[in-house]
Amino acid sequence: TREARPWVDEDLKDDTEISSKDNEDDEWVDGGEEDLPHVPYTPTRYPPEEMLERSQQFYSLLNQRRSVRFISPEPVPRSVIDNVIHAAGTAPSGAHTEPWTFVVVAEPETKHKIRLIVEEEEEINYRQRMGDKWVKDLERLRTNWVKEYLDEAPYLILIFKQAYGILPDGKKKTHYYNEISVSISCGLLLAGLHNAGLVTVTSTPLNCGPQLRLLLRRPANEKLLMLLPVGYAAANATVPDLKRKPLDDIVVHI
Ligand code: IYR
Repeated sequence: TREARPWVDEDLKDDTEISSKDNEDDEWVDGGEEDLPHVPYTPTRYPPEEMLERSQQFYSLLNQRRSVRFISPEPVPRSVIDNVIHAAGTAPSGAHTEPWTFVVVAEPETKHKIRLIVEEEEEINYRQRMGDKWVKDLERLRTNWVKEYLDEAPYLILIFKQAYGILPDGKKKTHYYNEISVSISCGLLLAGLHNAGLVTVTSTPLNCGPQLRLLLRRPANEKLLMLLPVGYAAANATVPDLKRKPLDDIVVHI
């Protein structure tokens, strides 16, 4: 059996794409035909000491973020989730196409259906598709295909990238750089959740995209990019004692 590679674009490919027969008479629309006014923009500037203080504080905040796999079932206000998604939607995107859809699942029955789909595929991933080396590399993180958090977390946020847009008249619109655009918005989402005192783990359920898309009744132009269980950390949550690379190991000044 061919070993699966870690989450490359091919893994996202959702072959339940509309058939190429239908595709032939598809009409694509040019964006940017209408004129767009440009307006002055004067972002806030800070004196150097304040910049230093703010940048240190921000680093300190983000450095406390951890991937957490033990999530409390305690309810979390919906408005907090809405604000965090609103913030994620401020990400830059190719040609300002905003190619993201955030699906928030709170219904226990739907969460359970998601768990069944993910665990069934992940068991095959861990036992067969990922291969011995990959499974061994993950051992010390103590992650496997049993994912209680999919039932327990008060929310599951599924982030879909729109491979192209569909306008109200049915015409298609090119979504440039859609994957990196949505990935950037996921980064903001992670920062926003952490800033609000919530936890999550970035999960990328290999081979589950098509089934989850159909379960959630999302259109064929949307591909699942990430699944985030969201809530407060469980009282007994633990995380691996990982260390981060020092600055000198990640930066090169020229
Ligand atoms: N998608 C699987 C496997 C997994 C892969 C990597 I790379 C990780 O850092 C963690 C898990 C899972 O969610 O268990």
